[in-house]
Amino acid sequence: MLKIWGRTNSVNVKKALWCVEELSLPYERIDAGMQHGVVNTPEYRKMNPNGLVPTLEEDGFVLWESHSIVRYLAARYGKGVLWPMEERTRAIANQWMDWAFSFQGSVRDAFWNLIRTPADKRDAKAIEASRLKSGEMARILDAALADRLYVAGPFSMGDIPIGTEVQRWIRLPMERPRLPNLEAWFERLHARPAFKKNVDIPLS
Ligand SMILES: N[C@@H](CCC(=O)N[C@@H](CS)C(=O)NCC(=O)O)C(=O)O
Repeated sequence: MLKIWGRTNSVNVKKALWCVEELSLPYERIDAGMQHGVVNTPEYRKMNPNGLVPTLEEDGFVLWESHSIVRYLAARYGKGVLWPMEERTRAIANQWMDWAFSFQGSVRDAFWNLIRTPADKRDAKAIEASRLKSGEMARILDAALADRLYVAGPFSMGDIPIGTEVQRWIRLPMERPRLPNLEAWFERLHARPAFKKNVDIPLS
């Protein structure tokens, strides 16, 4: 049975949860990280020396890094479904998976200040810089989605990390550019039960 360690409000844990549920795999989730602790215990550090979430374990096989977890599950259980069989389609899916961390970096300051920092302690300058940078980056994704339904053409693992990052961006209480292709893609993701249940939950 697959085990996933991680709290449900973590953007990187959400990617693993969306992926296992998209593939209808049975799994057990164990709360870890922030208020749940666990990540600094010697047992956990043995599995994941970074002390971060998520961590996946399957029959003694341990894997960390959320995008590697998505790739592993897609390759093992989702060939031709989440894992594109055609090399160039798969390369484009991988490209957007890597880019999702760049996008995450642009949203980070806005997210931490607006959601996890008391109002009187927020850094308005950092929020504005993050708002502008993430808006610029989102335009890149919007342009790419002009001629396709999902980031690599058909729905694939490529949509999971960036779809999760965009949920966080789109739900932040701040102004954003109107991006019709990105918004239509987000609505398509929203139609997927595993996305709705694990990813599009209130930010915390
Ligand atoms: N690149 C890593 C980053 C992991 C990471 O930074 N996880 C955060 C949550 S999103 C974490 O563990 N924070 C500390 C905690 O929750 O205690 C991944 O994608 O798995």
